[in-house]
Amino acid sequence: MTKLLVVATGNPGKLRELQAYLANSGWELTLKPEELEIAETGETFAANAGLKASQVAQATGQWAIADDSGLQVDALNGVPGVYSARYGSNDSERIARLLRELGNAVNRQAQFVCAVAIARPDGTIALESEGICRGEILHAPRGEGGFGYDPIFYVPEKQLTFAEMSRELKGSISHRGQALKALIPQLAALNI
Ligand code: ITT
Repeated sequence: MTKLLVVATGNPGKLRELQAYLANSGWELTLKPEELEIAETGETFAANAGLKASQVAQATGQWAIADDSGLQVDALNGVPGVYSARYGSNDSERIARLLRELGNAVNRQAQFVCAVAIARPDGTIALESEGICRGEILHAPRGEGGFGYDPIFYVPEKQLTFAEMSRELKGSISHRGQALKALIPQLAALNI
């Protein structure tokens, strides 16, 4: 029997990455109905991932997976954090605002955080996981790949921004990669 998993995201960049991780998971992925909007009222990434997974599961009557993620900049006390998507109206405005607010700050340390939640069809949370990837904010964007804040997020160990990395390399070190690495074996072990 095919096991259906609804991906509770409206973000095409996230969707591409989630699809790549879950390709051989034994679950068939479908996308949440576009008109289904979930209010992200939580104060943490984990709370918002849980809200999205739970509400999409209940609305569709299927298992659902959600990702809530964002960028926390040390010198801005963790801003934009859970407001990363609401920090501007598109990726280039969000990047421009972040670079403006950070100005010439010497401390450019930052981290991406990703919380993933999987809900059962009744909306209860079956699995949760979180991943973190540390890096630095550049003064100007670099690279064409990825999505969101990727062009300004530099990983010193690789000497590349997320936007300069192949999907495989980003996936092997990213916040989303870490969260899913922990979650996928548990998903496989679910007895359904
Ligand atoms: P859904 O809630 O529909 O999944 P969203 O874009 O609103 O989509 P979030 O509320 O989780 O998702 O916001 C995440 C924000 O952080 C958004 O602005 C992303 O561009 C950014 N972000 C998350 N992961 C990222 C990554 O791997 N690279 C670059 N930016 C990322």
